[in-house]
Amino acid sequence: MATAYLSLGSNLGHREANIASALKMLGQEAWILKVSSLYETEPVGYKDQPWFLNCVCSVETDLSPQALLKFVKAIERKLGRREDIRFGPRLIDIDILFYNSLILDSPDLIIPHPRLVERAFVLLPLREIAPELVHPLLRATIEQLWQKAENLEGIRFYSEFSSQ
Ligand code: PH2
Ligand code: MG
Ligand code: MG
Repeated sequence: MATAYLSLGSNLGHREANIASALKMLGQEAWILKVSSLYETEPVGYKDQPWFLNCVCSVETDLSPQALLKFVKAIERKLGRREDIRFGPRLIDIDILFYNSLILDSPDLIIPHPRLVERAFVLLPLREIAPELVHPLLRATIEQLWQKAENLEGIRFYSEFSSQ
């Protein structure tokens, strides 16, 4: 059994409902351990799009990293996501942040997620549920990475997560 951390984001349609549906579907193949609050966040990368709702969750799963990737991509498709522009608007995006302390660099999957340290929309919710989690490459905790991080504006608390 592995523990994985996932980031979820939505900036199209009913953002909260999209995230809630994604978590519900994740729960069919994985045990959801913790879900952070929802944060409303300024788009990073491609500015001309609506603000996102973001959260992170931890799960326990028997799926391999590749199988977990396939599974989250299938959830994205089922929720109506189509091929879209890189960093552009999306109904739902589910990214794998960590998988135990695995370090993996393959063409379709890089773990830990390579951009998580620069992203307040990942670091702040992650700090909420796992401040002591150690980044296996940087050998620092999420709390330490948060303290060192720069450019962390454009994020505000939205609500606690509720599956209703
Ligand atoms: N996802 C992106 C690109 N930019 N910005 C915010 N605020 N939240 C996201 O989830 C996000 C983004 C690519 O997946
Ligand atoms: Mg993403
Ligand atoms: Mg993605």
